[in-house]
Amino acid sequence: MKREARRQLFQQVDVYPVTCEELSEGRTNLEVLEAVIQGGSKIIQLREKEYPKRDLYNLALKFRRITARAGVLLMINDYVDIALAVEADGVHLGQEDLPVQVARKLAPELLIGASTHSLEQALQAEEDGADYINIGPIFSTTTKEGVGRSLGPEAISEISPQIKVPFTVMGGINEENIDQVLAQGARRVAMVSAITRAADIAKKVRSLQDKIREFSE
Ligand code: TZP
Ligand code: MG
Repeated sequence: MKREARRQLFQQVDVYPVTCEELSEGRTNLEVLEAVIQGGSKIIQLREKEYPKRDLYNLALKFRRITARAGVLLMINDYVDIALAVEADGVHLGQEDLPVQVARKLAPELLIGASTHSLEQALQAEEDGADYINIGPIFSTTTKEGVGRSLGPEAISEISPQIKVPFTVMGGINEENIDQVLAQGARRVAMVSAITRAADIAKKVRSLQDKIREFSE
């Protein structure tokens, strides 16, 4: 798929699930993937920080087969080479990963998402060619260590009007506090534990989508 087609599909994203097997209550990443697809998610990000790269590649191949069949966008956290190798739809890069312009040169047709923690970083990522940016962490979270100060939901309405590309928000967001990010204008919400820890993941994805859609009306 071409980048433009991928960008169009990204427009439809509301809930943005991100994997973490350790926080999946005994379920495998593949089981979590099946459940989020059942719940109607349009996207998933494969994120596993501790996996040997070969294992991550092999899992990414399986994710690609399943997401392609379901028409779900597949994003790979951190690794442009794995994203290209498995023909994922994109790569999500943090401030300590390859710079966005470098990834763009290597992967002209991939979606590139960039984690940003300030207005300055958001503007830079956009200028460097990111297709979307993430603003976070919004609330405090134990999912990621050394994540830094949480920005608070107000950061969303401060930063988002200044950027043209779509944005996601992340960090400590769950069904109880999602209204606070929606009230600040967020419509694409990335979550790890609120989804991976849910007793019924498909049902959780659906109810989170309902909340986002309620706000969009
Ligand atoms: N980047 C900023 S916060 C975060 C990442 C990867 C983790 C978010 O996880 P959760 O469980 O949704 O708080
Ligand atoms: Mg990273």
